Amino acid sequence: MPPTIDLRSDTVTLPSPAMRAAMANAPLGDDVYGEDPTVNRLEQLAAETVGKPAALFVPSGTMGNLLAVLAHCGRGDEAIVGDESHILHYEAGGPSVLGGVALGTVPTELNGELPLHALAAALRDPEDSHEPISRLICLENSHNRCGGVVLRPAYTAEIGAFARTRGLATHLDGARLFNAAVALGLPAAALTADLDSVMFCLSKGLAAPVGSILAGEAAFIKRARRLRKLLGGGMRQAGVLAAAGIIALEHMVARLAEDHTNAMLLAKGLYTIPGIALDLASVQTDIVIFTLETSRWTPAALTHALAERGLLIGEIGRGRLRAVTHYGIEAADVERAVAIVREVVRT
Ligand code: TLP
Repeated sequence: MPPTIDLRSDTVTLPSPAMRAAMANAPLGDDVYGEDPTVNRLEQLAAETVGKPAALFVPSGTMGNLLAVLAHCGRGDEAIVGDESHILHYEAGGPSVLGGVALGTVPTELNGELPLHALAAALRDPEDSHEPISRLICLENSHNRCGGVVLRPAYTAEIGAFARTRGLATHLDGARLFNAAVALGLPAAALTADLDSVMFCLSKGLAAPVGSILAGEAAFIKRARRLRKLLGGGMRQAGVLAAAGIIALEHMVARLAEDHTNAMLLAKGLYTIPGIALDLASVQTDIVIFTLETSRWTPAALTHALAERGLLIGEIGRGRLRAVTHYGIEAADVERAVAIVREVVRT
């Protein structure tokens, strides 16, 4: 049987040979003392890349988002997030559990935007002692549960201006920021300029084995660094991981375009299969979300049957299935994936 095609996520990517070599040879030190030269180099490169004064290397995107919320907000404050956001659905309620920060939600449009009027309506009255204090707005770009759609730069600018006039902070969950940047043909910094902080992942399509970056103002990153220690995320000779992160930023960004081409190839193939419904307009980066229009298959049964044929995809709730292209997946794998789905769905 040919090797399994794993489209569950771009988190399954393995480090490139250049990453493994860089990891083996990285100069190291104790990062908790600020003495790991490779971590310091990565943090500087990352800050420059997203146009922020400072950056922090963290073990995961989840920790990066958590540190951002905790560094922007205090106990009793509210962070406003989209009702389809990763922070709300997949981060174990961390801001509330660990920081006493309430998460307030607004509806997410199909294009990943939180409508301005909904944000305005969600703001609390700071004089009313019944209410939490509105402190932070979080956006997501690209937007995972909306199928990897990319936020319009003009929209991000609008939210930045809205927040500034109301004294609110802004944070971007940019786990796949570089997918968005490549799709738009813009530098990543253009997507973060209007927002106070950004988290992006090195360990998804950029293929580093571990790690994410949180970037923002120096005082914000200083608070986040203390919080990272508090959470047990001070990683000592972390340069062995940061070395792969440097390769990710320097050499793996441009190739994301291949993942986007492959995602569109996959989407167009799935689109032709009777019983499968998907919106081709939502396929803008590396994620393809689809639903089933047949009573013969439940998402769980289909996922299981595909796995038996060597194709792994994910279920994301409400009848939706997700496939993600990434480093290590070639056009031929996508063609085989479509053929497997076609064969299984018609049985
Ligand atoms: N997303 C993972 C799962 O958690 C769902 C995936 O397979 O897509 N923000 C966004 C938008 C993400 O998609 C993810 C990971 C994270 C944050 C968290 O990153 P990690 O997994 O490094 O904690």
